[in-house]
Amino acid sequence: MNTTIAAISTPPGRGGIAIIRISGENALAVADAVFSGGVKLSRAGSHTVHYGFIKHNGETIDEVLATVMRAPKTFTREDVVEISAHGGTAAARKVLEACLAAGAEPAEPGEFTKRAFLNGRIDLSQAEAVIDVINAENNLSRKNAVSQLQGSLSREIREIRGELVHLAAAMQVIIDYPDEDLADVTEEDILDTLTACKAKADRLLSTADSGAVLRDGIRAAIAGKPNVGKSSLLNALARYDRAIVTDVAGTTRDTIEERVDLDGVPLVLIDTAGIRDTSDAVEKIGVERSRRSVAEADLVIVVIDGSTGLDGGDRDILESTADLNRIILLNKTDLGSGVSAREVKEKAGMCPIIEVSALTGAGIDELRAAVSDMYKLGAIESGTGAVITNARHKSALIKAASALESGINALHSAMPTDIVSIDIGEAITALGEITGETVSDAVVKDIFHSFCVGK
Ligand SMILES: Nc1nc2c(ncn2[C@@H]2O[C@H](COP(=O)(O)OP(=O)(O)OP(=O)(O)O)[C@@H](O)[C@H]2O)c(=O)[nH]1
Ligand SMILES: [Mg+2]
Repeated sequence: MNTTIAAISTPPGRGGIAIIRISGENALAVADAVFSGGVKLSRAGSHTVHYGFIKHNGETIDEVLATVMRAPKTFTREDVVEISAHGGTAAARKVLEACLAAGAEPAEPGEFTKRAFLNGRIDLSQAEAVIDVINAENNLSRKNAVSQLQGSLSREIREIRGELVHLAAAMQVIIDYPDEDLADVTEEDILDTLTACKAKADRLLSTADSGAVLRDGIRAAIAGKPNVGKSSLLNALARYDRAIVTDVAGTTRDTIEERVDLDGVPLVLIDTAGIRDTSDAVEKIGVERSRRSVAEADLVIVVIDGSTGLDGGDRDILESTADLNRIILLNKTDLGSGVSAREVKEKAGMCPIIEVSALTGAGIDELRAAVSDMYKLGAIESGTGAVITNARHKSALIKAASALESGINALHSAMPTDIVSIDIGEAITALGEITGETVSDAVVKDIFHSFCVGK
């Protein structure tokens, strides 16, 4: 029998409501012991809410609402009671204390979600998505986490794994009864299935970069000559006056970092000192830092004053960033156009060139679209296909893909089928680690321990 657990599921601190969650076979008995209201909660119907008081040692602790949810249609698939008490540390803690005194045990971190997984309501990748939804700081990562929670990744993994399991079973027949003419799977069939599965695993892996971006944000350095409007751009994107803007060339000396949610696209913007030769000791250090930021960034946003002509300084920066992942902005277009996009294009090659105005906000939507394109965020926005955001999933997929590749190579070099079936077995195990079918207890424990208590 599973123990009955209880925990405060809302964050600590003052708030309107705090929720104490109880789950397990004795959840209703524990609730009965602490709750007094119009009805006995153990007699209440499932998914009903009841008004009453929590009492402990004869003292009334709080006025509450208790929600009764009977197994199996609950988060954990066990009986669950949620007590909504007044927010605030003392009341919530006292209610929890009363539940523990009535026989519940304190829940470990992530234990409610762990039970949902162990009781088969969700698989491991869905359980991990729960924490991703909680941690999501921008709309796009929330969207992806919710889609994973609803099983988008599980479905794709199960589909690949299912095909391999089916294939392995058919191959086992050949291996077990080599002399009998049972073979309904040819080497060509095996090769076809392995190739198709490898392609699906590779597609998922190809999303891992945009996945990482979703989680951590794109580190984008804003670079350019002094006075072209880099800090103005930062301020426009951050929607407040983060950096000092003046018409003096060389205003920004140090690098300035700011997290920005560009209509769902997560950016970590780094405003830098304008790059030029200078004898000023402080500015010199600033320019050095700019160059370092540019070299370390995921993306460089090169800003050029589009209202004047290109000069040597612009050309140097265009040249030095030529091999980097970059977007070129022709700023100050509200002042008219001095640099034709074509002139820059000749210098810039294939990267996006966008006319903007940090002053009026013109062109910012195009900038957003270009970043979204570059990092293939459109697939996430439109919700087509799963995206890998989790390092554990990525490494399991790499294992699976390389086992499949080794199986394909074995077939090509005419190795016996039992060698190939070892590779297939490895791929099946690796994929099962993602959904939790073949994962070790230690890994499961580790995953749920990174959750907070009450989740
Ligand atoms: N008209 C117009 N003026 C702009 C625009 N963007 C920036 N400016 C002006 O250009 C001047 C320089 O802007 P900053 O944002 O400080 O330029 P910066 O590139 O950060 O300059 P440094 O920090 O010195 O390298 C300021 O006077 C801004 O008001 C724009 O889109 N249109
Ligand atoms: Mg500046």
